[in-house]
Amino acid sequence: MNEIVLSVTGMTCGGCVNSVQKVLTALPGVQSVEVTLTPGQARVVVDPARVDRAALAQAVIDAGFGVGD
Ligand code: 9UX
Repeated sequence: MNEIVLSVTGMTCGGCVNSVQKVLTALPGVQSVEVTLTPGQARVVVDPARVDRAALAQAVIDAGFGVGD
C-alpha cells in the first residue's frame, strides 16, 4: 500500500470535504481516505497496482474540485 497526497482546491465547507471523501473512497483500489479543509488536502492510501494518482485526481475534478501540484 502507498499513500498519495493530493492538494485539493475549491473546497469551502465540510460538505465539500464529504463529497471529495465519498468519490475517492468509491474508487477500486482505494483503502482509506482522509480529507482536510485547511489545508485543502486528500491523503489516500491505495493499492498502487489498482489505482494511480491520475485516477484520483480525475475523480476529484469530476466532482467539481481542482487538484494542485
Ligand atoms: Mo458547502 Mo461545498 O454548502 O460545494 S458543500 S460549499
